[in-house]
Order: sequence, then C-alpha cells, then structure tokens
Amino acid sequence: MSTEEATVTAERELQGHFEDKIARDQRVEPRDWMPSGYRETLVRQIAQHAHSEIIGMQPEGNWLTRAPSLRRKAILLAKVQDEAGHGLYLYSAAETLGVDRSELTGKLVSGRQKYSSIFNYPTLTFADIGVIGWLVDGAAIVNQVPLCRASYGPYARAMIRICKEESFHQRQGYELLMTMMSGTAKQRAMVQDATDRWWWPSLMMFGPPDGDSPNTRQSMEWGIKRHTNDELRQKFVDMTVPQAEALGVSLPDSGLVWNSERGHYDFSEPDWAEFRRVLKGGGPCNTQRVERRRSAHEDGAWVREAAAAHAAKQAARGEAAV
Ligand code: FAQ
Repeated sequence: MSTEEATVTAERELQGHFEDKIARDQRVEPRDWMPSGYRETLVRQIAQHAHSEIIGMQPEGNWLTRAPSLRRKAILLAKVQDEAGHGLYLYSAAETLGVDRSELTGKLVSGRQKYSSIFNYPTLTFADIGVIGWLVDGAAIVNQVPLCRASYGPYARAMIRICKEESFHQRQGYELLMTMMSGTAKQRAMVQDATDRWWWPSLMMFGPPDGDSPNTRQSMEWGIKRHTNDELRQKFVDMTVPQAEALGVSLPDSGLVWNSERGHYDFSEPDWAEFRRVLKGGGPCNTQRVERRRSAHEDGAWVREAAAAHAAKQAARGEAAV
C-alpha cells in the first residue's frame, strides 16, 4: 500500500469512528479526530455565541448607574457580570478547537463574525431590563437547554452552567416586571411599551425560518443542534403566552391564537427583512455596539500586556528554580 493509500484508509477509519460516536450519542472531545466542517461549524457557532454574551452586556450595562434602588442595582450588576463569565466559558470552549480568543475578538470588531441580532436594539427605560430578563433570557434558555446535549463535550458542559445562570436571569426579569405591573399606571405602560418593542426581536433570536437556514440540517446531523429554529421559536411562543397573561400584558401580534388542532399557538411571521438588515449592520445600535466593544478592547490592552509579562516572569522563575 502506498503512503497516499494508507493516509486515505486511515482517514476513512477516523471518519468511521467519528460517525459511530455521533450515532451512539457520545461526546466528541478536543483530542478526537473530527471532520473539518464539524470543527468550523462549532467555531462559528461558539464564537458567535461568546460574542453575543459579551456584546449583550451593553444594553443592560446602560442602566447600571441609573437602577432605581440598591437592590435592583446589585441584581443587575450580578447579571451583567454573569454574561461576562458566559463569554469567557464559551471563548475557552472555542479555544479547545484550536482557535485563539484574540483572533476571534479581532473578527468580531472587524465585522467578520456575527453576534446575536437582539443586542442591536436600545434599552429605553428600566422596564427594558425586566423585559430582557423575561423575553431575551427566556428565549436564550429555550435555545440553549438543548445545547447542553450538543455532541461537542466542552460546549455542552459550558452550556450546563450557563443555563443555570440564565434561569436566574429570567426570573429576576419576571419578578421586576411583576413589581412594576402592581405599581402605577405609568409603570404598567412602560412594561407594555417594552414588551411591544422586544417581542419581535426576541422571536428573531432563534434564527431564520427553517427553509432559509443553511446550517440547520448539517448541524442536526452532527448533533450540534437538537431542534430546528422554527421548533424552538414555537416552543418559546407556547411557553411565553401564559406568562404574558399572568403578567397582564398583551403581546403585539393580532395573529397570536391557540390552535387546538396543532396543540400550539399560531403566530405571525416576524419581519424577516428587518432581521436581514440588522444582520448586515443596519440595526438601530450595530455601529455603537461594535465601536464600544472595540474601544473597550483597546483600553484593556495594557491589562493583557501586564498579565502576559507577569506570566512570562513566573515561567522564567519556574525554569530558573528547576
Ligand atoms: N443573530 O443557518 P442558520 C443570549 C446567522 S446569547 C445573528 O439558522 P445556525 C444570552 C447564523 O449565525 C444569544 N445572526 O444558523 C444573553 C448564520 O450565519 P453564518 C446568542 C444570526 O447557526 C441574554 C446565518 O444567520 N445565542 O442571549 C441569528 O444553524 C441577555 C444563518 O442561520 C446563541 O448564539 C441571530 N439571531 O442557527 C446575554 C446560541 N440567527 O455564519 C446577554 C447558539 C441566525 O452562516 C443578555 N447559537 N444567525 O453567516 C445557535 O443556537 C445557532 O447558531 C442559531 C442560528 C440558532 C443562533
């Protein structure tokens, strides 16, 4: 057998092992052989997810200095810090695939990698903080709980911890809204207004409709995604309608009705032209969000340099001691 033939045979065998693992629903780990498309898909999705967590700190961070009480400020601060932690777990998971966090950040700030469309909308009142917890974290949970069973081990494990924290985020948002809804007419109007503005962008978080989703089929075959975008969107709608009723707000969709035949709520199509516009950088806050991230990254350069210098000194000391 020639070297070339031997390489082809070895690769076929590795591909077989990989497919077998996926078929048995076992986890793929960083040292395992994996097809390059699988690796690239994971890097794309995990990086986009990590960037979303970090950029996602900005809309809520906007209200940290204006929270109405010490209690609300402490809760919000803890939540925003949690999002930073999620970004770090996810960048670490991406690094197990052979990419580097600084390379990924470079791609984000130069517009070569995406982050979730949802974070390109402004937070206009404090009710937005409650609605982000309720709807945005609520949508994130529906999307992310199945990712705890993703076929790539480091991603699935990161998602377990993230989901636990997202669940606290969802509850704090709902509790804030419950409090506001038992307040003044003005407070109730603020909650309704925030719900009207965030409802459609929250539905868009699940991605394009299945027919326009180029990645879903392959990602499901590889066990990265466990449900399609439309399945999860439906699940979110079904879960959220009773919560809106309990809260006493209406959802801004006249097409939202229970369909007893399907056993699900029917709802109208989100404005997909708006979704595509936001993805292309034309949302209300895209420029501001990326610019803020770029300047924060540049401002933090001295910290990274100091940490690298410290690590180099420690390593040199360690070597000298041997
Ligand atoms: N925004 O073929 P598909 C959070 C892109 S974290 C922007 O369907 P896929 C926590 C997609 O990347 C929120 N881009 O793609 C929090 C693809 O781009 P490409 C983030 C979107 O990957 C709360 C193209 O469109 N969560 O909220 C969006 O199979 C509060 C075609 O789409 C995750 O990232 C979108 N909405 O499915 C933080 C979860 N949708 O590269 C702070 C993990 C699609 O091919 C405060 N990710 N695209 O050109 C996923 O589950 C999947 O990647 C989907 C998209 C479902 C987002």
